[in-house]
Amino acid sequence: MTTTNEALRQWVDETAALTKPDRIHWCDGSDAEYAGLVRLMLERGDLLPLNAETYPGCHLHRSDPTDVARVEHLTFVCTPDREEAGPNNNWMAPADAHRRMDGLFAGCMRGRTLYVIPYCMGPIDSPYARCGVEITDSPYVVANMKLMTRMGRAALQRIEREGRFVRGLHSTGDLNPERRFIMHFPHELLIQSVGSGYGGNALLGKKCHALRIASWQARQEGWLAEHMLILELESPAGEKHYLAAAFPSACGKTNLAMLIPPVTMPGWKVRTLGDDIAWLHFDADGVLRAINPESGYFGVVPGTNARTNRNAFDMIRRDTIFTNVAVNAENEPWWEDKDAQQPVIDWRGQPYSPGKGPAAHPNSRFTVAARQNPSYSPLADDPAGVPISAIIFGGRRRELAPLVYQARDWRHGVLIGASVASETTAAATGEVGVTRRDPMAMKPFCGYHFGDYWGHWLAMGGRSTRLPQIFHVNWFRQDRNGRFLWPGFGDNLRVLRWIVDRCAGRVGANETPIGFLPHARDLDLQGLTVEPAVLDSLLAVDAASWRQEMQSIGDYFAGFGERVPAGLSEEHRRVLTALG
Ligand code: GTP
Ligand code: SPV
Ligand code: MN
Repeated sequence: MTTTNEALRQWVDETAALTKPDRIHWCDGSDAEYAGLVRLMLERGDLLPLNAETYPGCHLHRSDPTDVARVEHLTFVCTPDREEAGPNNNWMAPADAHRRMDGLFAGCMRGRTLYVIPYCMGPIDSPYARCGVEITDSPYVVANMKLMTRMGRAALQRIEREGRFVRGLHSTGDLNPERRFIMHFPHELLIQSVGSGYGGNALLGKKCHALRIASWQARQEGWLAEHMLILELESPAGEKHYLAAAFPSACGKTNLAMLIPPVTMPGWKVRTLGDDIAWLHFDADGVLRAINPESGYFGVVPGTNARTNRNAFDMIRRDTIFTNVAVNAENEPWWEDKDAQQPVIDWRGQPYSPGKGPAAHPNSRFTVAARQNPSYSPLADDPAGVPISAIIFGGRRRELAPLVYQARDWRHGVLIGASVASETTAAATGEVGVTRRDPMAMKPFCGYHFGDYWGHWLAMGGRSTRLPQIFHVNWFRQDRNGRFLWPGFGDNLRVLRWIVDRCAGRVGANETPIGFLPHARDLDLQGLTVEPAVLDSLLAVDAASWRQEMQSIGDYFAGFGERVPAGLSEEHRRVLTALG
């Protein structure tokens, strides 16, 4: 196989001349190709078999122990002008970055196969979808891309029709963290990644293309590329709403997108359109429509069980790649909070011993095709996307942020999004549990200056009179003993119900300086045992603490200098004044 697209052919030739692979394989995306890759990886030990009776079609991949998460300190945006990348990104001059990467890529595929993966982010016939081509020497990357994107022949045909695509070059290199870089060249629509085989560093269609490069394109072209799940919520009366929610990594997007209603809310249905990324465009009527550019999930495994997320638990019982989980005596995948069984081998492949930390890596992941999700919505394949009623921001905050509150209007919503803070998680290397600002859950993913990004969000609000309502949620408030105050998971539907009631104008609210909060009586709490005092603290706004918070947000914005849009500063002043 080759291609009629001259630019693509030439790029593959040049890359092969630089990296010197033994073979070149053009991926057609077929099931037979996937089966062949799995066989090859089983032979090489890149994949390990799991219990074929209880977990048919499932395999285990153990990555290098130093290569288990995104590496934000090794991720760069390489624009000619440093200002363009902003203080929110690491920056390197394009010429320097190219020199360094060319050196690392030279001869790196000797003895290996170069795979060419044409892929399409979004339904193949959607005007909102965008194509890319990833070149990689990792069969694990190819297999993951097969499960997570629309890749192969149909994508290549679209590329040949359109002539446009984002280029991504990836090599696992020698996996030495000293020689690991994830570089983005937005002006060249180019990504280069070396030295990591892990998810967000190596599956270039995902964070590198669909967020960092796409956010840069979206600003120029007037749309949004966001770190958001998309779900459909249907009431017992058949009223449907589509919600998009941005929470930082490992803060509950996959779980919310697959929510199973509590038994006391019969007739409510949640269906999943996406669990990680949303591309949002206004249609001709000014309605904000969302597509999910992906077609599979790369989800956090630990914590998944029949009680927290039955859908995910069932979904990963077949045809799933597990990365960095433990195994039990039956050679089944095992992770913390899965069940009462005991792990036998830990994620590194060592005999499990409780003194050595968790059996599964806290950022162990499943890769699975979206269609296996019991709550999958076929609308995920609709080229037109779905109309968004509400945008929800959220973070993991043990204190301060209430269970839910609603912005007064779009501009206030942009302030709330830009102010998101969350405790760091194992999804990226570095300390876990430190509260940091993560505007719109895009701190690691916005491909340009945050000041310009907030300005773009504000400008989007000026383009329509039919804007979604904006909300903020926090499932993660804790008591003094570290116990969660809110049950979370399926019970989050109680909050979603209030959100759609607000969107439909059916329910009042308690107006506070930070936004509209629910009256406790308006939350559907049937069947739930939350102490009234706990509910009060979940719905409280402490003016003194919030004044402090707003000061800290102001300090944070100040770090972005003159590019912070006036509208955002004004809105910040308005809330600060309202707090007295
Ligand atoms: P990325 O894939 O990294 O972008 O993460 P995500 O936002 O999809 O996070 P995910 O849904 O995988 O959740 C991460 C962790 O948070 C898991 O261990 C979940 O069990 C836990 N979690 C999710 N929702 C809730 C909730 O409502 N309450 C509590 N207490 N934990 C939750
Ligand atoms: C995240 O870290 O937000 C993820 C996993 O969704 S990764 O693909 O590694 O980015
Ligand atoms: Mn994510």
